[in-house]
Amino acid sequence: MATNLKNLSEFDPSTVPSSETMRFAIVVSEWNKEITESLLKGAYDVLLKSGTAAGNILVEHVPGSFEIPYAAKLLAEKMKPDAVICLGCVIQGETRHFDFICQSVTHGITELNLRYPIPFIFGILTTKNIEQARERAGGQKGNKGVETAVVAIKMAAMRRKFVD
Ligand code: DLZ
Repeated sequence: MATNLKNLSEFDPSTVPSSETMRFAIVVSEWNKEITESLLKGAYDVLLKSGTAAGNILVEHVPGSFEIPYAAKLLAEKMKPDAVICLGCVIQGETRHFDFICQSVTHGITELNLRYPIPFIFGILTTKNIEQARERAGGQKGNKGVETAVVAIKMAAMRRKFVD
């Protein structure tokens, strides 16, 4: 599978626009906190390294991934950032909860992208177990948080090119 070959932290900094004048909101789920805090650190560090001022990054925590679309919408409306980064981790359990949460958050974030003129970035890990999540939150497969920040900056730059 293609994803097995990709390290989520690999990117060429020369292809990432400066984010000096950009503002970002990050919504982070508290469920599976060990993982989501690591995603947050990955994303936050990339934004800072790309020139975003710390004062221009708003971080809001929500109880679980299901709550992410609501909070993302709220922040988009109140803060009007250049992009909203959504970070969560849903781990497969013994019930169908996993499927419902994954479907809901994926659908919710897609809807937001189509409804608002700013990008909402999908940084939700959906894994079979905690080990797979650790591999993608600073482990051997990199850090999905890093990837989401790079995507957020690129999409925000694209939006400025066409919308602002
Ligand atoms: C209930 C639940 C379960 C079983 N698993 C997860 C999970 O793996 N990852 C996650 O982010 N949230 C989980 N939740 C919580 C839901 O997202 C949500 O917070 C509750 O259903 C309350 O709306």
